[in-house]
Amino acid sequence: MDRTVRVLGVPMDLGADRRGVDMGPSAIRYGGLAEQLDGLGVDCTDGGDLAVPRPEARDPDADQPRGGRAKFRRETREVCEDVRTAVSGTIDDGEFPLVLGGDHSIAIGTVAGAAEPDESLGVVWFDAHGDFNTPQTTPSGNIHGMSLAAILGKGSFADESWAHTPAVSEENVVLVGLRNLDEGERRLVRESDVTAYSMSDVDARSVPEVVEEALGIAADGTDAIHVSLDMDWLDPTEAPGVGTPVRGGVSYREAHVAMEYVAERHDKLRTMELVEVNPILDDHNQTAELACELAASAFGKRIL
Ligand code: 4U7
Ligand code: MN
Ligand code: MN
Ligand code: MN
Repeated sequence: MDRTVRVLGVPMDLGADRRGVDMGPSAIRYGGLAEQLDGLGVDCTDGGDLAVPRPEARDPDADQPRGGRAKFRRETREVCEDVRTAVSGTIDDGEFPLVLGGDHSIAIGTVAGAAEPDESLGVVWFDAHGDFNTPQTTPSGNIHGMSLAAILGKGSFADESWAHTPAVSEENVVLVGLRNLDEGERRLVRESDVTAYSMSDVDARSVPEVVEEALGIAADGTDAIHVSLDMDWLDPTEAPGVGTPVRGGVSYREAHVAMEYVAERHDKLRTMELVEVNPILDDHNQTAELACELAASAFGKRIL
């Protein structure tokens, strides 16, 4: 990585039910992110944390889309607009934005900031979940389960310009590691043009094969790619500190290999985010430390 990495923390927990994910940026920094990157010879600056309103001070249902539910929609929009500004400003300054969540709703802002006008952006989404609910299909009302659908303008997100990023086309979006989809989002994923690899696909093939193919699809004909790493992608034995763990995820080594493949694409990689670390549910900050290690692999750390 020849660019300076700028860390941007987003202590966001408005998009998820389990409190604690707002402490993710602190836990990841405490877990040694800067040290890991320094050890690689990667220059790293810290852009601090963005301001996020506390849910206790707000009404989740104050501003709802017609025919659906998206809790804290107004606040999520405000935070994502700030994330967008911070990310695009970092890119304009010639630095690489590494965004730390916070819950996965922040991806709406990261992707909006990564996408330059008149360009196309591919996305690889490492997650146990599809994050493909709309305000119309969601069983929870939580926006972290809708962020990819929002980026693609699904359901009532079609009319929400803060959420929908037209620079991302479905043909260049890849989900990797799925093992938990709600009925409505499952239908939406199947009807869409995104490529989705379930854990069964990963089992039948292999992480290197699937991830290499995924990165190829995201990079195919696009100007840049964004990598979104939801820590619940990993098996809960490796990453217990997440709000919505699902058994049957990838192993420690498989996650590293995946990030090593990401590093191979670094000329095309524009942004990356590490989300859903919840230190309250974690075991001795293990999940945050793992997130730091995986970032190091994504930025070029090699064993030999
Ligand atoms: B994450 C869920 F219902 N699908 O929509 C929902 F199971 O960012 C979970 O991937 C979403 O962690 C998980 O609330 C969002 C639920
Ligand atoms: Mn997610
Ligand atoms: Mn998830
Ligand atoms: Mn679109």
